[in-house]
This record gives sequence, structure tokens and C-alpha cells, in this order.
Amino acid sequence: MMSQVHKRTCHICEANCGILVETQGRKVLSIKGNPDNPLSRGYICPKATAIADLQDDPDRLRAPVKRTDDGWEEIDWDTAYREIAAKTASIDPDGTASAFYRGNPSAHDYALVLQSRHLQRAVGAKRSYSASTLDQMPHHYVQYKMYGHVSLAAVPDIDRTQHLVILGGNPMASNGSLWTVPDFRGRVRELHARGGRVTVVDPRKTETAKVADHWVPIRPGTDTALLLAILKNVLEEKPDLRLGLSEVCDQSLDPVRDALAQFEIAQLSAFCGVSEADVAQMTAPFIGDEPAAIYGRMGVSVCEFGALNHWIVQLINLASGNLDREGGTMFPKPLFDLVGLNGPGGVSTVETVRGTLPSVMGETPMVAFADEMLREDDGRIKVLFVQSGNPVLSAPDGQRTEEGLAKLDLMVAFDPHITETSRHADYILPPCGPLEKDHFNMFFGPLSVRNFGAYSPPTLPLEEGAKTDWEIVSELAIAVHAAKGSAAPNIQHPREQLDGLLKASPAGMTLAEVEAMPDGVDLGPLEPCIKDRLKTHDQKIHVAPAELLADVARFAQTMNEVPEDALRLIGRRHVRSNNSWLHNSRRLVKGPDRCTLMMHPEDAKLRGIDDGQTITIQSDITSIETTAEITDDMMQGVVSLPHGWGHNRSGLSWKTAANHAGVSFNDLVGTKRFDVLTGNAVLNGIAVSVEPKEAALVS
Ligand SMILES: Nc1nc2c(c(=O)[nH]1)N[C@H]1C(S)=C(S)[C@@H](COP(=O)(O)OP(=O)(O)OC[C@H]3O[C@@H](n4cnc5c(=O)[nH]c(N)nc54)[C@H](O)[C@@H]3O)O[C@H]1N2
Ligand SMILES: Nc1nc2c(c(=O)[nH]1)N[C@H]1C(S)=C(S)[C@@H](COP(=O)(O)OP(=O)(O)OC[C@H]3O[C@@H](n4cnc5c(=O)[nH]c(N)nc54)[C@H](O)[C@@H]3O)O[C@H]1N2
Ligand code: SF4
Ligand SMILES: [Mo]
Repeated sequence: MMSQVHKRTCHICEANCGILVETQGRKVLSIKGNPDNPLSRGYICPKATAIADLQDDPDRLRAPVKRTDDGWEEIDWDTAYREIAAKTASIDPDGTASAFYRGNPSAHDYALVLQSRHLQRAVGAKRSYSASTLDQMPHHYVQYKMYGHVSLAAVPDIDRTQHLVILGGNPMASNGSLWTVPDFRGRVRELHARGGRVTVVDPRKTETAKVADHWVPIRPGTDTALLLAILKNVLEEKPDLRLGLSEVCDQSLDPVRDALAQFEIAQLSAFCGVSEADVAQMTAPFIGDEPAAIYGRMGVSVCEFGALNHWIVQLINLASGNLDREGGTMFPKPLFDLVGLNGPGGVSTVETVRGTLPSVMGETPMVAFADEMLREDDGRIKVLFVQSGNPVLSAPDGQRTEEGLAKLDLMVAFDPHITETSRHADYILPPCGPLEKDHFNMFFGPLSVRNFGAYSPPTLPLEEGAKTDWEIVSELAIAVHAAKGSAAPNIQHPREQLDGLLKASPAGMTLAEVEAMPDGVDLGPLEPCIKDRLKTHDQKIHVAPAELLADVARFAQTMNEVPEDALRLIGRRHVRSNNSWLHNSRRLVKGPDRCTLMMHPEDAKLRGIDDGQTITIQSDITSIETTAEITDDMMQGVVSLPHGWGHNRSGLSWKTAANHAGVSFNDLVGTKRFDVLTGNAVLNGIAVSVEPKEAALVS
């Protein structure tokens, strides 16, 4: 049999690299980078080759399963749909007690994004949860408040900048987030070749800090002080907005300058532990003339001041004249214009058993997820649909989440595996293998470092009996309507929908035209375009939204509090792992255990801990055990553990992952702390104590 090479986009992370998949029949012979993809230019990371392992994983479910007293029973699709629909209709006919949780891979499946609402409407579920309140709500909130649309993001124009400052992001491992920047390493090389500089602010000397010119360690959770100091300096040195930007702002930056008057640089510097000299060095590019861009990610979003931080990041780029400038931060104008075609989203509140919480884009914050399943009154979630997510490992207080899941009257999981979460489901509906789906970079065009779009058809035909995620949710939607006696909607094929959406975008191409360009459609480098992009009612940047301005005072308050004397636990991503999955791929998990606690030699010495020793990590809710990895890369007082591990819960079907179980970071994290503006969880800077295991047993 002849082998064939298929061009497609890797669906695993936001970098959206172009790949070449060589197949012979259904067998995957190789997966390589596509050198002709103008965005990724041949780059791939090790996860791309693991797509073959996902496709061929013997532990992947090939048919729906139902949980019985004796374990899992395979059933056919029609039986699964009929039984789930009947139970949904009888347990919660109007949907008030039903909820959805959508996990990260949902965002990488355009067809599922387009179809998932049919099921939610059929069920009538009012409550939506997603990984966004564990990840990025501060970005959506600030973008909505300042630019008028939750998805209108300004990304660093890395290909033309001379100064790049990254806070709390590690693109060398993550390959970029809310910033589609494949081949980050190659792009940094080019930046260096033209004399540019990169600064990384992070409590750990990360893989990104190691390729940067300047590493600035910072006490977790205190970046607001550093950002305020830089902004204060910039406002002083550059009092007037540059021409072009002043016309698109709703007012001057005076209210911001006034709010900052209460702070002294020395006081801000002392609070975050970054010296005044370092603050000055970091300010320099933003008061100079060369293009510069500052960008903040997980480390500064998933904390108590996530929205405030993201706002100040925008203001530094704006005040320094770098917003909407080549080499600064720019708004992509992709092939598919999510911003032009979708409503702006919104910010409101939601009532929960914990009281009123913020609700961005209609979601309930994940910090209230377990509470809502465990509440005793009529408001309890009784029916839950988990779509490609694993909240037991990814959301705070995993053990309590498990208690909540166990109490549900009906749970349906859409997942290829029996996971720590889906093992609680009554039914698991597994999608086909990843290469049997088509792909379009729907959410990631608007975040890409070039104006770009790419469509890939399925690489392999569907295996017998297999279904794509979008087929599963839409067929189940029809069954639920039938069980309730309501009329099912007319379900359009996602390809037809995409064709319509592409034609309505500024480039106006048809899907057939896009499909005929398998390396992707490159519309060139980013261009200044802010005037056309703003979606606020007055088409101006709202520079000082009242809630954000007021949040400066909340931050100022915390500067007077005496911090708890504890080690601070932060997360860590590795290029061979992706959140809680891919751990069943031997080629990715082989080698040394990666679920270790990194700590500074002085912190280890103080506690009598040796490298490789088993230690106990204690937080205010529980303790877990893992291995210590002693390294100078950690800032003193800060320890680091990756999240997404902990496959040691019973009943899992994964064979490789079982030998690489690790422990779950989120078992240690409580749900009390969150960003009050957005409801986003706090998953970094967790107060913990660490002891050798033996000592913990004695005491
Ligand atoms: N402590 C801590 N916690 C964190 C983070 C952190 O940095 N630190 N990061 C947070 C972030 S940024 C995120 S995005 C969340 C992620 O949180 P989640 O999205 O809840 O978790 P994932 O681990 O991405 O789970 C993805 C699940 O989808 C399944 N899956 C994979 N592909 C498909 C598919 O094509 N179809 C279907 N139906 N299922 C599929 C996988 O088997 C897996 O069970 O975790 C958050 N949690
Ligand atoms: N290989 C791999 N790639 C991934 C993922 C993965 O799991 N593995 N997940 C994907 C997902 S869902 C996302 S959202 C992205 C995330 O993409 P990134 O945000 O780039 O990735 P993280 O590794 O979470 O980076 C957060 C950094 O913040 C630092 N940090 C922690 N606390 C603080 C703090 O208080 N201040 C500062 N300044 N820094 C702090 C951490 O040390 C860490 O280096 O990655 C995506 N890509
Ligand atoms: S960086 Fe790796 S996982 Fe992410 S899209 Fe590229 S090849 Fe896939
Ligand atoms: Mo994420």
C-alpha cells in the first residue's frame, strides 16, 4: 500500500502548528513539521508526534459506556442517547438544575464550538462553567471593558519588536497562550539577531527566562506592584499619548495618573521584591523610541488581581505608544473574524450558594463549582454534562469536586478516556480519534502573530461506529428534544456554517478556497487597525473603566497586610505534557518523573530535605506527597509543582499513565480566593509548608 502525506493543523495547543502526517492505510508512519506553513515555518514540539499515540491508544474508548454496579458496560449510540435523553427529561425537565462544564480541548474543535449550544438549549441548562475561569477570564474582562469585545486581544508583534517583556508566561514550554506564536524559540533568535532584548519576570528561572537576556524573579502574587511602578514611570516620562492613539481614547490618562499618585516607586519595589534598578531597567524600553511590547499570562492572570494586572499591561503598551504599532502589541485581523461576527460578550453577576459572584461571558466561576453540586437546597446541580474537561485535576479542591460529582443524579462525560472526572459519569460518550476530525483555527486566528487562517480536512476516515464530538452533541440534542416532545432545531453541518462565517469575514473567502490552500492562508504581518477594530459603543478605547480604577485601591490595601510566613506554591508546564492529558503516551511520559516539587537549595537545607527525597506538601486543606527536586532555578521562598497529574485515583483505564501517576496540585488549592472582578480562580502563590516525609509522620 502506498503511503500518503496529509497536511493539517496540530490541535493540541494554541500554537496551531502546521504538521505533515504520513499514513499508510490507517497506520500513522510519521508526524513532522510543515516547513511551508507560513505561521509555524516547520516547527513542532514533541506533543505533535504523540497525536499518533492518541489516535491508536488501546485505552481509548471506542463505544459509549454506561456505569453499572459491576463496572462499565459498552452500549450502542442509540441506546445511550435514548437513556440519557429520558433521564434528562425526567430529572430536570426545565433545565434549571442542569449545567455544562467545557474544558480546554473544546476550544480546539470549531465544529463542537458551533454545535454544542444545540445540546445546551435542548437541555435548557442555564448554568455554564468552563476552564476559562481557571485560566483567562481577566483577559476577556479587560478586553470587553477597554476595547468593547471579550475576544479583542492585542498580541505582541514579536517578529518586529526590539524589546519583549513577559510576565508569568513560559512560551518555551507552553508555546504561547492567548498569543499564537509557534516557534517562539526561532522568533527569539531572530529578535536577538536584530539586536532586540527579552526580559522575563517569573519566580522560577524558566526555560523562557533561560533564552531571555534578563530574568527578574518576583514574589508570587505581587506583580501588580511592579506593573504599577513601570506605568508610573512611563506616565511621568511620556505625559502625552502619541498621535493616533489620543484620538481613539475616550479620555486622557489623568485619572490613572491620579490613582497612582499614592504610590512611591520605592514602596512598590520593596513590596514585589524587584529592585528599583530593575524597575528602571524594565521601564527604559517603554520610554524609548524603539518598539516594545509587554505581555502577561497565567502567572499574572490566575491570581487575585488578574484583571487589574491585565489592565495595567494594556496601559503600559498604550501610554508608551506601543499599542497598535508595528513591533508593539497589535490586534490581529484574521481570515475568520470572531470579533466582527460574534456578539461582544458581557460582564454581569450570578447568584450562587456562596452569594453573588461575577459572571463574565455568562459563566459561573469554577470556584463555586463543587459548592453548587453539594448545596442542599433547590439550587443544587443535579444533571451535569462535562465536555472535554477534567475538573477533578484542573479545578481547585479536586477532592471536593469528586464529592460533588458523586452526588449528581445524572452525569454525562464526552471524553475519549475514563479519567479522574469521567469515572464519576453515568455515561461516557467518546469521540473518534483526533485524525478523524477536521480542524479550523477559529479561536486562534484572532490571537496569532500573523493575519492567518487554516482549515484541515479529516486525515483518516471515521472508524466504524465512531463519531465526531459535534455529531455526538447534536444527535444527543435531537434525542433530548424528542424525549421532551419539543421540536428539534434544524442542524446545519459545521462545514456549511464555517463556509458562511468565512464569507462574512473581511477576507471573504469560501471554505473551498481556504481548503485549497492546505499550508494555510497567510494575510501577512499584523497591521495597525485599531480604529476599525474597536467595538465599544463610541468606538474609543475606554482607558479607565471605573471597576478597574477602583481595584487599584483594593491592591493598595493588601500592601499593608503582613503576608503569612509560608512557602508559596506555583505551577509549572512542561513541553511533553498538556494539562491533565497525553499522559498515556509512552513517548511523552518516559524519562525522569516530572511531577516533582522544585525548591531552592536554601529552602531545602533549612528543612533537612535532600534532592530526590520524598516530601510532604501541606496546604490549608490537605497534604500530598511527592519527590523534591532541588534547584537554583527557583527563587527562595517559592516552590513549584506541575498541575494535571494525580492519576492515582481508582478505576482508571489508562495503562501507561498508571505508571506515571504523580499527584494533583489542585488537591492542595482551596476555593476561597479568587479575582473579585472576574471570579477567576487563584491557582498560584498558594501558602504551603514542606517537610521530609518521615518528619511529617513523626509530628
Ligand atoms: N493548579 C493549576 N490548575 C490549572 C492550571 C494551572 O496552571 N495550575 N491551568 C488551568 C488551565 S490554563 C486550563 S485550560 C485548565 C484545563 O482544564 P480542563 O480543560 O478541565 O482539563 P484538561 O486537562 O485540559 O482536560 C481535557 C480533557 O479532555 C479530554 N479530551 C482531549 N481531547 C478531546 C477531544 O477531542 N474530545 C473530547 N470530548 N475530549 C477530549 C481529555 O481526555 C481530558 O480528559 O486547567 C486549569 N487548571
Ligand atoms: N506543554 C504544554 N503547553 C501548554 C499547556 C500545557 O499544559 N503543557 N497548557 C496550555 C494552556 S491550557 C495554557 S492556558 C497555556 C499557559 O501558558 P503560559 O502562561 O505561558 O504557561 P505557564 O507555564 O502556566 O506559565 C506561567 C508562568 O507563571 C509563573 N508564575 C507563577 N506565579 C507567578 C507570579 O505570581 N508572578 C509571575 N510573574 N509569574 C508567576 C510560573 O512560574 C510560570 O512560569 O499553556 C498551553 N500550552
Ligand atoms: S506547539 Fe506542539 S502541541 Fe502545540 S500546536 Fe505546535 S506541535 Fe502541536
Ligand atoms: Mo488554559
